Amino acid sequence: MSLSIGIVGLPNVGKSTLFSALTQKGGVATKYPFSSVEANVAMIEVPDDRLMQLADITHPGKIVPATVEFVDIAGLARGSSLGEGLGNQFLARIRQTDALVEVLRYFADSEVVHVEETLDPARDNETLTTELVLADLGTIERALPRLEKEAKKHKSEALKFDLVVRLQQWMNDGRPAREFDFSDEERHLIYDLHLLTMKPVLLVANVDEDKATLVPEPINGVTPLVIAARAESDIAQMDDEEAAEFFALLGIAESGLIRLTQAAYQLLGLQSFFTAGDQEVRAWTIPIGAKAPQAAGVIHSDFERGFIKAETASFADFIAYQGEPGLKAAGKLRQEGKEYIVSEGDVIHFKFNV
Ligand SMILES: Nc1nc2c(ncn2[C@@H]2O[C@H](COP(=O)(O)OP(=O)(O)OP(=O)(O)O)[C@@H](O)[C@H]2O)c(=O)[nH]1
Ligand SMILES: [Mg+2]
Repeated sequence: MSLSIGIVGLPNVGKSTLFSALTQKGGVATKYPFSSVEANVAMIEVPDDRLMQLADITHPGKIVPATVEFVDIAGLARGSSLGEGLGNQFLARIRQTDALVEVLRYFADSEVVHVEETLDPARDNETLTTELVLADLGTIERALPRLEKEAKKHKSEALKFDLVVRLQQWMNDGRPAREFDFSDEERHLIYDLHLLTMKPVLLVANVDEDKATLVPEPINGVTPLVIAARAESDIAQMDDEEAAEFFALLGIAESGLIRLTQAAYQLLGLQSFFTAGDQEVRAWTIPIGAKAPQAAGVIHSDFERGFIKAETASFADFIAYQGEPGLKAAGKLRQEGKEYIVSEGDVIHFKFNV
């Protein structure tokens, strides 16, 4: 599975700047609101030092990191849902994403127009939430006639219609769908509406480079992740050594890409495991709590169907015993079965039957 993240925010808050910092391409950042007229999509490799350490042991033909897809859309202004600006028409591009990154403007720059004139990230967050709720209410309104028709035909569909009506009433007060008290079954029923406010949201405070160590006030109980997007997009053009120097100068321990993907994994309850052979060293993404056959299924459905066992070592053991022969000799290669719950960083060799 590849994680997909949509970048949202008011116009001119630095979404495209963040996107280009993440994608290291040098992108479409301009001074003018509503400048992004094409949605930008990029597949990014998630940097993970552990891959190199594994590769030093197995000397594989190739190294394959996990990937995250980022989608950058145009800004949503107050009134977007009524057609103000270009943002609304791009919302469709982020309906299929797993999570949203909401960029909030913390930098003051008189050269860069602020659509709401003053710096106030909490207000901007509220404005954006309102716009996303209104967009979802539009989706619901368009879906209701169809749902009502189906509810009359099939009794089973009546549950769904009733749920959507209740959700609509609840969201009419400006509340995001994710805060509605769904049962698991209801959550399932609502899924195919792809509501934007059902997606988990990661707040990013886009600060000027001299504020990279800022600790922002929480917004609705959540402390935004601080990224100096413009500085990071400049740093993305540098070689590793120079980049490290600049990060040190700004007081940043790790790049925005690493911190953002870690935060997204945490938000979505995801973790990594590895396969490490002489052909390939590779990172895979699975939900926390996944059992061994489910992890095998991420590699190939045959692996899941024909699952026999998972020869497993922790990452630390794999490194300490220098790979499979050393692990075996020390009795550190575990033979795990169907009920094994995979741990973060496990190095696994699946045995299966086809
Ligand atoms: N001073 C300062 N300027 C920034 C920072 N981040 C972005 N900018 C500038 O703000 C302007 C807008 O940035 P974009 O990344 O295009 O903003 P956006 O959110 O994508 O805007 P739209 O796509 O039009 O909604 C550009 O001139 C950026 O260089 C920052 O941290 N500090
Ligand atoms: Mg943009």
